[in-house]
Amino acid sequence: MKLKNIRKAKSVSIILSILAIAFLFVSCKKTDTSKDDKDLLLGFSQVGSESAWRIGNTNDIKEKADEYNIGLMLENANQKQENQIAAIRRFIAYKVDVIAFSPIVEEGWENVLTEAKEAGIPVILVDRDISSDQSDLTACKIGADFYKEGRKAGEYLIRKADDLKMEDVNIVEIAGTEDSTPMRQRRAGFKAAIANDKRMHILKSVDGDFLKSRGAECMRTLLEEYGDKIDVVYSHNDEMTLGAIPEIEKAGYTPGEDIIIISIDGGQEAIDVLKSGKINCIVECTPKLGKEVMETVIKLKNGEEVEKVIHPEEEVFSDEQDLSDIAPRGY
Ligand code: GYE
Repeated sequence: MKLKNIRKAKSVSIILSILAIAFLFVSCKKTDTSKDDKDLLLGFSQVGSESAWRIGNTNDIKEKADEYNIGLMLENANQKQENQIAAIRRFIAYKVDVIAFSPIVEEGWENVLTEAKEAGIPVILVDRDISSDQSDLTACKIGADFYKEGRKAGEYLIRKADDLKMEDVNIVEIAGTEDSTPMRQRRAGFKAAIANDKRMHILKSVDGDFLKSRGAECMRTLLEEYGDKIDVVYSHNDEMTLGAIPEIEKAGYTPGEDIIIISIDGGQEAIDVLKSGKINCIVECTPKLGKEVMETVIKLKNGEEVEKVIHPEEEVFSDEQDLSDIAPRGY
């Protein structure tokens, strides 16, 4: 090759290399995480997809992250604590600005949360708690007052028993995931509310894991064991209630009349069943925690003080009131 041609080939290859590097740079930027065009990155570990409540909660978190321009690494733990722990470790490795999670159960978080603390990443508890002696590991908790929800369920039952002039009230309880905060607190609040009422007897309390299928299974077993002794079903969430109702009907009883049905959550499907008369009372538990979460993320990032506990306002929907004007629930 002549010298002139060699020079020409060299400069073409230099230009091509520059173009290739520039292309790589642009495409890397494009495929990089969402943090590039967001101010902050939040790692959120969700419990699972066990209920309408949970799906509503996930959707709300996604929507609000978008609204507040916060990048979101969202991981679904499919009901397993070890998946949540692994997700939190990934968030730490990724150096997110804030971690939020909804602990499936209260115990067993010390190690991973100590790691987050050592990495200087603040942690927000969303919806559920961890056991209180570990409270210095988290910045705050945003979620319902489950004890109060349990109390409201018990207080409704007392009014209903008065109204029906019942002498003895035999209750079966279908409880949520063993050792989770809502299960513990909804049980404790309910028990405390009925404690001084001599008519009230809890025949049995069973674990329904917040699942519709388990609600049905529990109800079948309870009906086999106690049959027409059962006056009341107190169920810790709508999903289990919706599983239990067809079983009550199959056994020949009319839910809402032969058996008083009390539920918690207030998703659309359960509200429709309440309107039809097959559920008597639903204590509201709102999954719409996203706004508070995002506002807290921003405050933590700015080093501002945050409230230790934030509880949303919640209502009771029951056969004591006009149900025609309940706004669409959105979950
Ligand atoms: O009641 C239930 C869900 O932790 C408040 O978990 C939440 C509960 C909710 O699966 O439906």
